[in-house]
Amino acid sequence: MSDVKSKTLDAVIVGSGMAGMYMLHRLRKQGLNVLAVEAGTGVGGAWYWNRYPGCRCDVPSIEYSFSFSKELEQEWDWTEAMVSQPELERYLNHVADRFDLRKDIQFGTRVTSANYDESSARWTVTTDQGDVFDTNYCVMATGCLTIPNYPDINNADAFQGEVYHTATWPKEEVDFTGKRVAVIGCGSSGVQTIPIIAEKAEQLIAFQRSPVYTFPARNAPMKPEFLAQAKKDYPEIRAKQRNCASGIAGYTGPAKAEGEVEKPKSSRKILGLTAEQRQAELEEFGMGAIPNYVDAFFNEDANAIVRDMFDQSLKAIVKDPQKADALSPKDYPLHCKRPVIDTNYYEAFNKDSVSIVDLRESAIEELTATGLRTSDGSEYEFDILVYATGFDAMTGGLTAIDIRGIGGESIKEKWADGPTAYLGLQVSGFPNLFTITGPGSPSILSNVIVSIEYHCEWIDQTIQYLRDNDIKAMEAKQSAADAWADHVNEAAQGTMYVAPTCNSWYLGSNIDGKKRMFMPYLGGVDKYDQKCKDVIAKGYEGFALSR
Ligand code: NA7
Repeated sequence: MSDVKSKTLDAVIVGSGMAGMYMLHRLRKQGLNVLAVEAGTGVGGAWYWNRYPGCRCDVPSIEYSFSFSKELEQEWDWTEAMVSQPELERYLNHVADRFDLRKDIQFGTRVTSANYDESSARWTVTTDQGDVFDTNYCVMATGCLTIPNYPDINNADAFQGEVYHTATWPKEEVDFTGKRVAVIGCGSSGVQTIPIIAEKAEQLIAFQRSPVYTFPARNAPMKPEFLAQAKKDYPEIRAKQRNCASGIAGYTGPAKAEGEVEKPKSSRKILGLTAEQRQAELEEFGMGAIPNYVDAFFNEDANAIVRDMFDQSLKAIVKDPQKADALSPKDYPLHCKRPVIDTNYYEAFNKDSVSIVDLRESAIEELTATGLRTSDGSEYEFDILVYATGFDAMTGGLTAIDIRGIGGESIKEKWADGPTAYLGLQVSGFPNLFTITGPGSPSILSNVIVSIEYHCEWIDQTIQYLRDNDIKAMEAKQSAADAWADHVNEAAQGTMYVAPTCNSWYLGSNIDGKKRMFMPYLGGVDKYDQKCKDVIAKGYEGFALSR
């Protein structure tokens, strides 16, 4: 008897993170026979896998939530201003229960391939559990930060201690008490986890290749009056989110409590201020104000000034000048990478037990049975190794699956010269396959949950249109995809995101061999949404529709 489990479906959704969950809810409402396939054993996607100590969202809780259900908005109570991973996972489980999503999610199953058949205009999707799904539509809700990046280090298997990656953290608690811990990577995940691990570890060594610009999260318990007011204000918060560039309304809630300071507005320019005024602002608002000076996004002189202010603030916190120097980003501008927000990151380096190895001076040579060796011959011993080395971002979740469209062309081949997707929603040559927050969409340059909702609603509306009009296949035209890629590229020009000294996962430059190309769309969520609506209004301009 064969182990193959075949099923005929209207739609397969790959992934049950926020995107997969909402997509499932929408398509099911439309009456489709739909199945979401999920590698994990629970919902949540990034918020399921990244359960490392200290993991927290960098968008305020009030704004990082689904807007599609008024009841859901009213019944969920956030407990902190910036939500932690455990709470977000609880929220997403609540959403799954509330909308009865689980019955149409197949957990513990990894999609391995998806093949398009031109004559039937259908996809065959296979999994590592022996499933074969025959489906009309494929929706890739695979996420932007999905596939962990493991650096190519010599003798990587030699180390005999415990090894973890922040992006695949175990559900069981890892006990760091009295342990010597090494953390490789000081991006957002490293910055969040280092202070928490350092509370228990006997010794922590941070192996850092690129220091980040990180700013205080100013997290705090949620004030009941703030939450109550936000619930009343949700209609206007949502409207603002959808009508601004970032997808973040910047909700400040009820009138500020006496004595509470407000950050300068983000439209403020640093170049217009005198040295005394800059100093006064730094003293008044703290380093949290630094990323808000808008001219630093475009202007190198402005950027140099805010970097000086940043260095000054960092050196005021980190007492040891050598550690402070190592933590100071010197090689690239602010706003090249996503700014990090932290809780007590620099403060952690004031502990004697926390040290830093600057890999800009001596790179990691190899792992050993008991630790690692750097190129200057230094040896470091530890019990636990934590990779906080990020992701094959934006495309990794898609290229990890053997997706083959017209003529058997794989998505990997298609993207050999860089990933292009019309509106970030569909790749030419791959009809009836949609990518939620795909390359070329605002995705993680915005409040991603807002961008996810947009995409799910657009795809839902589009599939309804295809069914209502007996359209068998929908495919992005290559010319439209190319024109959109040019526009995405233009939108980033002149910003620090693409500065010559900038290397970031937005550009794909953290992964060897990945083509340097700015992947997310910087034009703004509001403009992007208008463009997608215009495309529909013009009869799906840029798409070929065939009966
Ligand atoms: P990031 O931001 O990509 O950070 C990964 C870090 O790991 C970064 O400091 C890298 O240095 C470092 N890294 C990668 N490879 C190596 C090797 N071979 N040796 C040493 N260090 C290395 O990933 P995160 O998980 O922290 O955050 C991703 C996003 O999640 C974040 O932007 C938020 O949106 C949430 P590099 O900078 O490449 O020199």
